[in-house]
Amino acid sequence: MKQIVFFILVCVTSVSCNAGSKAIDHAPLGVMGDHLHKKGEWMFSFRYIEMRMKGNLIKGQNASNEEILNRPNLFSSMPGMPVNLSVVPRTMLMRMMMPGLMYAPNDQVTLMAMAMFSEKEMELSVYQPMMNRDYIGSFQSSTNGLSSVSLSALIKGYDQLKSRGHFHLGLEKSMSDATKTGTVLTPMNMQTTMILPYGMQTSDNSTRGILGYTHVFDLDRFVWGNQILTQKILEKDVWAFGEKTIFNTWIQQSFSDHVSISGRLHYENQEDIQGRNASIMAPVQTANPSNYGGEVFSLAVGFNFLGSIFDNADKDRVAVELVIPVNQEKNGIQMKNQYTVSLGYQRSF
Ligand SMILES: [Cu+2]
Repeated sequence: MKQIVFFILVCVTSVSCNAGSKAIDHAPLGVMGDHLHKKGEWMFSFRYIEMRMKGNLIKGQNASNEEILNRPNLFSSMPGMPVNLSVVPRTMLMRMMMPGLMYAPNDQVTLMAMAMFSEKEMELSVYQPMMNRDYIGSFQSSTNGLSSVSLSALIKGYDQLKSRGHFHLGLEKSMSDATKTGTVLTPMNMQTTMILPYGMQTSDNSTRGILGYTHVFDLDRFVWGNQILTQKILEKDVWAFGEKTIFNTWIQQSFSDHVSISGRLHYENQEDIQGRNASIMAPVQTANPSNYGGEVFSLAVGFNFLGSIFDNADKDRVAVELVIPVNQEKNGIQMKNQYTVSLGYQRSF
């Protein structure tokens, strides 16, 4: 860590690190598969992403705990179930670790393999099911595991001096089971173990196809990039997270060959959950498959650095990015995104 901080400081304050390529040659950290490699080149990457959520939204509008407690419970017809929601999510933290490899068998195609490990933690408050709806207590649930692995081909479509574009064609496979359990506190003030709601599962047992296109313009002092990615469910179990479309547009500027700054607009549109697991039943918003998906617009600011950490080859890339949501049109009742930070390391061989 010390070495990384030192390296960042050296690169911000001087332009003396000599260069083969430039910091600006790679997109902001949150954009995946933005570049191709030359024939025979390998690249290793590692991303650490932390996303926090706090509070709740009803159809995209801020909602208090009282408002949530007045919404109907989807499972109210089941014996012993409260009429209204009685458990309210307070905070959620997601940590994702993504190692990746890129390899170019030729100049037209770069292959990209990635794995995602994730860790989820949620804190929830529990209220009396009826009468005064008094606060009973809170509990935390957490899960972790290998979520998915993916393999993509990035295929060169257009390559000119000031403008380049490529297609994405990939497969993503969910890796862990979708039936992780946890001990929860019920509105009857009892502890029980259940299959945790969809949002706490690290995987959904699906196979997805990835299709996309990236285009980057070099406008002399700026770089302007655009990327659209869509996922389609090819195979699923009894339920799956909704299909997603992501659009990114970003502007980058160089401070030197070793440092670039970026601004990015991120748009994500996700469908609600397909199917359901009949054993996921609780008086909480996350147990209802319609309370998933929607549209989120976010803005991000990031830095890319290129220099030497492990030797003098000037090939170590470090990037950071902070993403802040600006508009969250989420379906139904959902938690509100607070921010996402990511830190990444990349190196080509
Ligand atoms: Cu690469």
